[in-house]
Amino acid sequence: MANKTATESIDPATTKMLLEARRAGLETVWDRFNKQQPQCGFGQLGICCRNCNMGPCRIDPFGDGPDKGVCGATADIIVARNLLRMIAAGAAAHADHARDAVIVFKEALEGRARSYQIRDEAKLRELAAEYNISSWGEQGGAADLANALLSDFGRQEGYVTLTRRAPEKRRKIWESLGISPRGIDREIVECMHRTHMGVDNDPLHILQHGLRTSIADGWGSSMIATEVQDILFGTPSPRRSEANLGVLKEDEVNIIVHGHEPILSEMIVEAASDPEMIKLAKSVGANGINVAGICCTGNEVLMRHGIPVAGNFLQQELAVITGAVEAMVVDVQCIMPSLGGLAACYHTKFISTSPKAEFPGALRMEFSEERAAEIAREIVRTAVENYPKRDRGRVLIPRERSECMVGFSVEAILKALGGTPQPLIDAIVNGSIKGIAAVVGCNNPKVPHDHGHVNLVRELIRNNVLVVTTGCNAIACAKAGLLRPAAAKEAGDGLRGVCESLGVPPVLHMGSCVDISRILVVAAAIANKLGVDISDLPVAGAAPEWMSEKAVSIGAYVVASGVFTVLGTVPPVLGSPVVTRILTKDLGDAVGATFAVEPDPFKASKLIIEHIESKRRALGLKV
Ligand code: SF4
Ligand code: MSK
Repeated sequence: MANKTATESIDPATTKMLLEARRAGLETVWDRFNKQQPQCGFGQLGICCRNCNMGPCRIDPFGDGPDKGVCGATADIIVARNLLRMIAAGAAAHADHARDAVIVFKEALEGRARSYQIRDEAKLRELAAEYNISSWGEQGGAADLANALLSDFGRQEGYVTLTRRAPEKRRKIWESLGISPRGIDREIVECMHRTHMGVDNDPLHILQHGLRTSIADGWGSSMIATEVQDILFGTPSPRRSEANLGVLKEDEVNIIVHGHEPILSEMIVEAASDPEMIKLAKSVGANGINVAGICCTGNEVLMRHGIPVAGNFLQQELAVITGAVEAMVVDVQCIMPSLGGLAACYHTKFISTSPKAEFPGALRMEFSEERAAEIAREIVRTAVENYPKRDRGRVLIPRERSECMVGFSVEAILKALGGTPQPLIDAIVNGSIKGIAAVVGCNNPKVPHDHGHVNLVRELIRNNVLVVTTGCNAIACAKAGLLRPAAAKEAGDGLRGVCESLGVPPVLHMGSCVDISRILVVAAAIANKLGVDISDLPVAGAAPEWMSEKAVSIGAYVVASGVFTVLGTVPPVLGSPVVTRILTKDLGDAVGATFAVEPDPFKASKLIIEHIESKRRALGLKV
């Protein structure tokens, strides 16, 4: 069994908890994954279609059976349509997240969401200027900004506003290809329309719209979510914290916040530090209240408050299996529906809070912006009152927890650099830093947990590539100690020198999945400073263990922005040689960047380094 877990995770805390799950006869994501084997080959290749009721149809990949669906759709059409639907779903998740953040912002300004305040006034004013809010400073100016942000979702004319942040050369490429995004929602709706039976049947044409939709995500929804959340909750700045299941406490009430939106978790963090709640916790025999995060809700409160992070995507069930979690509070995205059944095996209250997301076995404590603080207090009280029900005989908290330095917003990076990106550019030009890689994305039981993340990042920093990270990669890096300034010792001499002089880690945690927009802003700033396009820079992207549809949209907008991107798990496109060729070759001519697929993180690092070196050569920089 020990050998088996070694193939399932490289994280010792995860391995321990997985052994405990098996000892206790509890099923986890890895067991369900094994039960799914062998997974459907048609699905893996992307060549099944059920977009109409003449189907479902599937194409024989060996050429012996049907080569068309009932309507005549070929493998190329089916694969492209399926991919477009994945992009639509991922972009929709970010669009809905962003819209909800803007609505809370609007209600806060109008005095209806009284629990929220403006925490970053400067950012609010800068954003208002970008949206040409001329009434700013007069009554109603801030509300005008909220309405202007909302209008980007249903925009019928012009382009999504924040696409203006992209370098001019990039915008011209988008315009010449006809992929500048109009309204955020419009592009998503058009994905669904185009993939309806009998509409868009040209793979390239379908994929072009995929790029347009994804640009509306990266330079629209995700960027809006990041900006508005910074305005409401504060722009992150460097701070220290800890990561892994060992952050749970034996003698305190443990509350996990999990999902993606900081809207409620911010309130929970506040309620948990309320003296009245702490007194209540003491009255039930606990020494305090400990809030810890999982996934991107975890990243949000980690970045802004240093709230420790208990784990990444594949650790959510294991947190419950510690037997020490009084409440697992979830909002939206990446939350396994298995949690309700698992929580029922312990005293853990599995609390769902989003009006959009019901889960089997969950206790509903629905969030509303008007009563946010009150609901947060009710949730914290529920957790505290649950503490006496903890069965101490079943508590098993692994010891592993690593220190980390987080909070590298664009503003924080610029501050560390002395107010301008120039020192970073100088370090790239003189070769101390070879290039920058954005390593992001999920976990996936198809690969050993954290193996792709940690090994790829280690190889990159060893080769003087500065890594910026978000999402579950950031949590993997935190657990592996790569987010400590001391990790500079693992970096090549050049990168090490830069990190040591600035006192920063060689891997910079830039936030949650929507905060990949921060990475776009950094890339645009460097390109603008050098007077080149993003595709000319020695930069690359990677998602070594991706699983979600959001990751497909993210990968698409990163490539559409001109950044070569390596995927560690294989997307369901190989059933179409045409789609595979477009993604891995033809896109290079169109947008100056392509996808590559490489499951081995050591080989993936080589691909990234070769790419960065080729870009350096083209810029006339030494390699
Ligand atoms: Fe089959 Fe075409 Fe209908 Fe898809 S759209 S299910 S390929 S008939
Ligand atoms: S949480 S989208 S598993 S990164 Fe953003 Fe992690 Fe992927 Fe969810």
